Formats: sequence, structure tokens, C-alpha cells
Amino acid sequence: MKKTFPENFLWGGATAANQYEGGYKEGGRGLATSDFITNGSAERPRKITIQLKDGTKKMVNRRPTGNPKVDTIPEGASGYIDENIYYPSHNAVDFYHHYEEDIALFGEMGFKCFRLSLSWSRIFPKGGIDGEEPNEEGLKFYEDVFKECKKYNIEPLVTLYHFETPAYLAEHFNGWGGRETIDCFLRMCKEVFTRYKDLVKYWITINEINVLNGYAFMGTREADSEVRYQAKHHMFVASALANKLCHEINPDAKIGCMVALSCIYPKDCKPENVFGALDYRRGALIYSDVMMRGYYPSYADRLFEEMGATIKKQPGDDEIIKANPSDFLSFSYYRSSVYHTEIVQNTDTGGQMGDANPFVEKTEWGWAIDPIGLRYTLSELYDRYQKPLFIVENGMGTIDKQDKNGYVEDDYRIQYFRDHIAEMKKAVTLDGVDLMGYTPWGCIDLVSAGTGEMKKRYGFIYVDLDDEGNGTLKRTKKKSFDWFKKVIATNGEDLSL
Ligand code: P53
Repeated sequence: MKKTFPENFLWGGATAANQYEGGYKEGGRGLATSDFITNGSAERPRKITIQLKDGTKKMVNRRPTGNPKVDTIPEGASGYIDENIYYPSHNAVDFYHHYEEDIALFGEMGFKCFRLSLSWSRIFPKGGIDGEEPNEEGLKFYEDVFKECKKYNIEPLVTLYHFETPAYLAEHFNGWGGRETIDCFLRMCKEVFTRYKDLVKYWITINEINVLNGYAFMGTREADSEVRYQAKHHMFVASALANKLCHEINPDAKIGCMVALSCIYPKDCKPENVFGALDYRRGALIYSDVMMRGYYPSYADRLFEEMGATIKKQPGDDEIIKANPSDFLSFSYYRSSVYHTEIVQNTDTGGQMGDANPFVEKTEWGWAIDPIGLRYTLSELYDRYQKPLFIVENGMGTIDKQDKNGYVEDDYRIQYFRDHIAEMKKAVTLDGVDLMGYTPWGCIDLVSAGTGEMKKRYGFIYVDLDDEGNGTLKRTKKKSFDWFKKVIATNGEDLSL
């Protein structure tokens, strides 16, 4: 039995370009689907601003739910920026101009690892279409960022695709709905694997592949199951080929897949609920099954039939997927939820988000706080795959109040992390799970993906910015900063409050 976390455990934090980076028009960057998404709130869903072929301007729902016909974007429409609307991703919290300061703070906390994503249209403004040259300024920006990380012995963990598709690919190939996007993605991968060969050892292909749908997340006009699962198949092929390319270019690199895997419990012991929960979970596990094992699982055909999807494969696709599984499974874990047969099935959430659990507390945004669920998930996944796991998102989004000195006493966050890390430790020491690291989400406050708000904060570092984009962007350490620093310094031994 292990006594503690391994020596080389990757403690750190996680971010994504569309919520953190900003600089959306700078350094030759091309537009991405995330640039057309408005802000919102728990009550007011985020929208996409589009312009139809005939010039009509319109807003559509970003995350279509229920009726798949509602939010189809007509052919020929394109994303459109309305000067009177606030788009949180445009400047986000401006990592673009604050990277030295931010990485210095991560270094001070003792981070061994920093997860960030590449803005694809910063590397290739049109997404890497045939004959397109990469954007040197974009490549140089990330090179500077990675070199800054090296100064503090921080390993970058780089997500290649996180909630943004180059607008050009969305318009011309229907984003991931078109097979052409696979080739463009691989051109981008080849460029960055080569350029950052000596700077980046850990890669993630596609963030939360199971929850992606529609234009905002996959660049597809449609959000129905047919297009959604076809696009996911293209992503499986792209991900497998990226794995291959990565290993060819740098045999020492590790490249993983990423699935949202907050766990699902049956509501009670009614057999229909118990089996139902297992089957609902397959809606998420199908993704890691394909990418970790290298083939579609035995239940896949029935699941697609129920979803009303037929997958068009090309000869050779299955072989590509088979030959190039992921090196590790990374996942997000925020909460647990409950399955029962009366649940309002939402096929858009990829086996995520059931009903509330009366046995656990919730955050202000209604997300269950369930540390044991993390140990449960780690065990479930390690028992299933027997390959290294990586927790690349976990955390608590809350309203943080600064005192008159700008200090946030976030004891609730410290409590959340203490309890989750304690369960994670049991998974490593008692259950023998091979866990590579732990990078809490939004280690520095950033824009919420769900609502576009700033006031839903996750960070150890406070950023002065409000929901309308006003603020100085000043960074201030919260109480949890020093606590997490101590945890890292003791390799998870000292979790005292
Ligand atoms: P926010 C849906 C379901 C589970 C996780 O979420 C999700 C989403 C997206 O809305 O997103 C992941 O910011 C994602 C991050 C995101 C984080 O969870 O809505 O990978 O980009 O910020 C937290 O509180």
C-alpha cells in the first residue's frame, strides 16, 4: 500500500484560453466561435450573435436543450460581433498581457503543473486550411508562456481544443461536422508538437468531449444527435491521429483524452434506477471507452439508435482509433448527481447532470459538494481502464467578497479542497489508483463557461473584474492561496485548515 502521493505528483491549476486569455484581436489571431458568445447568468442563458446570409442579425441559444430543431443556424450564417454587447471572452481576465505576473504567482504557490489551452485561431487564423501558413506571433506568444513556466519548473499541460473552433472552419466545413476539420486540427497539432517539443511534455486532445454540442462548442450549425455524434466520431479519429503524431514527434511526451466525469448515483435500490444509472453513465463513459480502449463499446450501437444517430465511418477509421489510444484519462469532477427513471433526460449533457442529491450540500450555483464522489469516480475509472488518471478540473464556483484590503477569506473553498484532496489521497493510497496529478479549475478567477459571469469564482487568486467587464484586472491572493501552497509544499501531507 502506498503511504502518500508519488514524489512527482503534478500539483497545479487549470485554465482555458476562451475564459482566461483575452487579446482576441491581437497578435494576428483569427476569430473563433467563442468570440460570438454573450454573457449570461444562472437565469439568463448565454446567446450567440449571428448574421444571416441576407444580412439579418440575430441571437440564438448557445446550449440548445430539448428540441434539437430550435437553434439550428442556417447555412451561410456567420458569427457576428455587435459593438453594443459585452462578450466576456474578448478580453477575459487578460492572461495575454498578464502571463508573467500570473505564472510568477503560480510559481510562488509551488505549482508543478499549469493547465492552459491553445486558442487554435491564434496559431492558424483560418484553422489550418490547406496551404495556410501558421501565425508566427501566435506561436511566439505560447512559446514565451512555456518558457516563463520553465523558469519556475512548472510543466505546462496543454489542451489542444477547449470550447473554441476557428470561425472559418465553422463557416466553411460546419466545424467538427465536416471531415476537413480533422486535417486542419492535425496541421495545428503538428505545428505545436514540433515547435514546443522541448517545452511541453503533457498534452490533452479535446476538453470534455462528452458535453460538447452545437456551434459554440463544435462549430456545427446543428445541435441534433445525428450531427453531434458524427462530429464526435471525427473528434475520435482526430484525437487518435493526434496521439500518433505526438508520439512520433516526441516519444517522451504523454497525451491524454478528457471527459467530464462527475459521477451519477442511482436514487435508490429500485432495480430500474440502479441499472438506469449505470446505463445513463455509459453516455459519458462511451467516450473514454473509445479513446482509452481503442474501440466503440458493445452498447454503442444501441445507444446511438436510442439517440437517433447513425455514424458514418470511413474505411480505416476503426483501425486508426484502435492503434492510437490515449496515454492517460484526464477528467473534470465537480459534483455528483442522481439518476432515477423519471429524470428529465437531457441527451445534450453526455451522461452528466442528473437530479439533486438530498444527502449533500450545494454551492450557490446548485452544484453538489461531494468529496466521496471523487474517490468513487477515481475507483470506477481505474477499475475500468487500469491506466493513469489525471484530475484536471475540480473546484467550487462561489461569490467571493473582498474585505477593505481586497483580501478574500475563502474558508469554504479551503474546506472544499481539503475534503476533496483527502478523498483523492485515499484513492491513491488505499485503492491504489495511478493518479498523475491534480489541477483545480480556475486556479485564478476567470470567466465562467456556463454563465459567462465573473462572480462565479474558483480561484486561489482574485481578479478585479465584474460581470460587465469593468475592473482593474488587479490580482490579489486569497486565503486559499497560502493554504494550497502549504499542501503542495508537503506533497499533500498537511491538509490542516
Ligand atoms: P463553469 C458543463 C458541464 C460540466 C462542466 O464550469 C462544464 C460545462 C460547461 O458549461 O465545463 C467545465 O465555468 C469546463 C470549463 C468550465 C468548468 O467546467 O460553468 O471544462 O471550461 O469553466 C466550470 O462554472
